[in-house]
Amino acid sequence: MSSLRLAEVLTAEPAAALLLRNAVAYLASARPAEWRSVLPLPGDDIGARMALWALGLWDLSDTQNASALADSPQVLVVAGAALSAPVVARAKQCLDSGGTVLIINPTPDRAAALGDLVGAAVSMTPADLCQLVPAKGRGDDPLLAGLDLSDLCWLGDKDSEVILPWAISVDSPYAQPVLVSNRTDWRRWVYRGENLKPGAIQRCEDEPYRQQVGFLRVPMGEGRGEVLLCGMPVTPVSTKSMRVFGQLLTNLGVSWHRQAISSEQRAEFYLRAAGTVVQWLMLGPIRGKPWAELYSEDLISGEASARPVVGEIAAGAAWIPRQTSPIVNLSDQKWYGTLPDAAMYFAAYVRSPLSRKVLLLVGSDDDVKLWLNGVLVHAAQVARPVAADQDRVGPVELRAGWNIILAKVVNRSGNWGFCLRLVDEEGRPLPDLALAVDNPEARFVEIAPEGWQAISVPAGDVLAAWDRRPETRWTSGRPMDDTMHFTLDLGQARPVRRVVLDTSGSPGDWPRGLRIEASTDAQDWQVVIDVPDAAGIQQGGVTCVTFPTTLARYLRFRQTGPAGCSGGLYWSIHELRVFE
Ligand SMILES: [Ca+2]
Ligand SMILES: [Ca+2]
Repeated sequence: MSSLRLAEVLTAEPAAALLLRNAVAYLASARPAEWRSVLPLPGDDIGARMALWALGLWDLSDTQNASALADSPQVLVVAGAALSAPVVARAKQCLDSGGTVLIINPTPDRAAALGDLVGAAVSMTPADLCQLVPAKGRGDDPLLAGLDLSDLCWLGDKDSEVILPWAISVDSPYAQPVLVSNRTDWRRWVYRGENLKPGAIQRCEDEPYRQQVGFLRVPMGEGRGEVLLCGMPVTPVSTKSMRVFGQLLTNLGVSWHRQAISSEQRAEFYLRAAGTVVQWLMLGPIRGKPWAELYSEDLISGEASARPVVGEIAAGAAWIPRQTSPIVNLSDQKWYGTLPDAAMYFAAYVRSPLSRKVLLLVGSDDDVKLWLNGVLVHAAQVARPVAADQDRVGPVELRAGWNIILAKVVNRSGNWGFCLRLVDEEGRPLPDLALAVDNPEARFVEIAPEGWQAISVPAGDVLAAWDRRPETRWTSGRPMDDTMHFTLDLGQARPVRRVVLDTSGSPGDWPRGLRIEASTDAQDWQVVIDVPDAAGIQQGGVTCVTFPTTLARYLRFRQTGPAGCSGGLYWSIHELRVFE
């Protein structure tokens, strides 16, 4: 029984999880006899080592057997980035003795060394996104035991697009793609990229059923071994994918431990590994005008200089942080559908340790404007379906410290979407970037719910709204109407600038219209925000609003949606939070 701590894999190298799957599937189905003669070289590729540990294989660092194996390994594992002349020489030895050289994630700067190794021209081009889905149910496949179709669909639903950084072409008639599991109920990778030569992985005719090819196999001829190129894809490491990996490992008799990856880790991983922004502060959709006006007009009174904060109200909606796919498909039903004449703003705060030139690679459906640190750097008046890297913007200057990237995407009709990658002048991602969910200059301090009191109409258990137990709630006890309010007394006047009404425990019970009024004496009231249609300021039942600092002892929350607005749902507040 082998043991693996997936938590370590996630911390050290999230993409190792996919390598793990490739390796487990391929080695388990194709080469069980050789499991114990695999040699990772060099020894510092954490992903490869983790995968090998999971399989109970030798590791250079902790076994003296490694030196014996080093003389004639049957499988030599090489990190693509480490493919230097001495390593190529070593790999050729392995091939000459009939062994297999497995090259993980080769990079374009090593294409020449790779070509030397396989004796054919090798080219690598940036690959597009691709998707994976199982062609059928799992059948009797022991490797997939315990998993149902919905588990497997993480590979292929619209939100789990996988980035393959490089499409590899080997100009050899013998090069052939290898299915990851060699199973007939799976199909192969589909690229939307171009420049794929014979022998490389190609477009599958059998859409929509698609499947991953784990390796590109290059047999080296009579008496010699073969080279396997694994263009290691980068995948979102979700709880669901971890469950799939976990079940695969369990099926293989490997014990394991899991630690979930946070949305922030996911976002940072995407940014650093592929340059892709998958966490945005979004505002919209904004409608009510023809698309051409949405495109040309400043819809938020200062779009160039905007420094949005989570919950800030603009154009009747609020800036809300969202996790997205690499290509944000706003036409998806979980977003907004095909919405004609609509605009959406996207903002991201990116920190660079140094000042440097970068490229912004933009895809949009349809028109797009892009600002970097308040300067308009791109404007494309164009109707098109969205794809990655449609427009190349720059080089532009990323400053040391925090930068703000702001985009406006306008849909003329039909589908709409957006994607952005941030790379260096050679098109490579920048592994030292960081991403912030909220404006990094905005510092909020939560006011402790001590000495608070409240009255509500209708009357209810107001204390449940700040007992810091998410399962308890204040509720209106009847369907929403515009007579309802909840008035909070903080006990003393405080400078307030953010409130959060958390109703995620009853996600439909958010106020349909929301007006917040503030007062220091419960006599004179000042309207802080007034949003008649509050759908655009809540997400998953959490309404977070941020406003200019307002001195308040009393805060009155009015539900302003008229009778019938909620389809019979009550108004509830599970937890109320106030910030200064
Ligand atoms: Ca469109
Ligand atoms: Ca509560």
